[in-house]
Amino acid sequence: MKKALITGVNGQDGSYLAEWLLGKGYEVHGVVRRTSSFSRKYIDPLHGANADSPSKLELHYGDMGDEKNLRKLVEKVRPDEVYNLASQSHVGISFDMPEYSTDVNALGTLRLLDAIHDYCPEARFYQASTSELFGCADESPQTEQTRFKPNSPYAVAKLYAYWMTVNYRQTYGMYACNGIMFNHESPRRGENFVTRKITQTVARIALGLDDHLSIGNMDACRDWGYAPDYVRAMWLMLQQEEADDFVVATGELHSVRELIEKAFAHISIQLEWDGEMAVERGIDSATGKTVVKVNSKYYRPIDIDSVLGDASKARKKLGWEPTVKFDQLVELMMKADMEVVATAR
Ligand code: F7E
Repeated sequence: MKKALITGVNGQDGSYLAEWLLGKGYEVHGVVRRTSSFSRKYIDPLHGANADSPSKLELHYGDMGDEKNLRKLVEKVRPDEVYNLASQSHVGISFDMPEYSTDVNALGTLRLLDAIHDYCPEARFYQASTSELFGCADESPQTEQTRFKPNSPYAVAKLYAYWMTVNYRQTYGMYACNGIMFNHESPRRGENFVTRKITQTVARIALGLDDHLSIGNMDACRDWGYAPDYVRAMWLMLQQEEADDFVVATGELHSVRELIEKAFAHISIQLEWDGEMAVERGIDSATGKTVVKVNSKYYRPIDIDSVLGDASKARKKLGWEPTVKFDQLVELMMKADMEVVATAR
């Protein structure tokens, strides 16, 4: 039985990946940080926190900032595959916490690569790289050849991790890959990322629990895919003859504004826009009520206007295709949040 180790198993991608690997018959080990609150609702059913279900996923306490702990874990588990998904993953917050973001995202990756090199150099390594590496890109769409121009502490740290992954592959012959993942979302997405913030707040407005959505830059455009599709690509990358780096994206570009319009359309509200920039607002065309307000606190010191991926290489070499695109993604997230909010009420 193959053994996989997932850092960041408690996150959106980690929980979907754990499910995917368990479905493939892997023994899955997940690394979780110690916190005083238990918020592991997506992985609890997988590791037997529920007394009725047998334990399939083994959880270990760990932290990307603790080198000794990572080394001990890798030595103990001796995995066949390692998926490094742990990260301070919020770009906006990385401007407030640049040092922490660097420690976790950059040095954390080095610590893990080094432990693998020392204890199980045959293990295959997946690094969660990101379209943020391209920054305000020189060309569109972006491919594996596009120049990296990171423009946030998050992206600069991820650039270090990207090159360390390549470096361990080149220097030590390790099977180490980068997945250059564009934005990927789901009902499990953290609530302070823009997709989930919008679908959750719009669901709350529909149920009378909020009266408006507070938002930042609505003109930013992203290539948004569906997280379960992206974890499938991670696994495929580790099943090839040779390690390589791949862009994973849908090839569709949409703005935050379109996302908001689509989410409100789901609850039968049509929006009209009034004003510009910091005083812009979205009005419910039927009632005249303001349901969207711009709040400058959600603007970033620098933002990326637009990122769009070309996943031709992943399509060709991995046989990967996205199964869910923007319209369906917003629909499924809205449906899920309508249920979550109604249940929690
Ligand atoms: O922002 C704008 C914001 O935080 C998307 C991470 O997974 O994908 C993600 O990074 C856009 C930005 O994602 C709000 O300014 C407007 O332009 O959902 P986001 P992100 O920054 O693209 C990449 C690939 C990663 O690697 C990252 O780890 O939406 N925006 N108003 C807002 N964003 C947020 N969060 N909140 C707002 O109120």
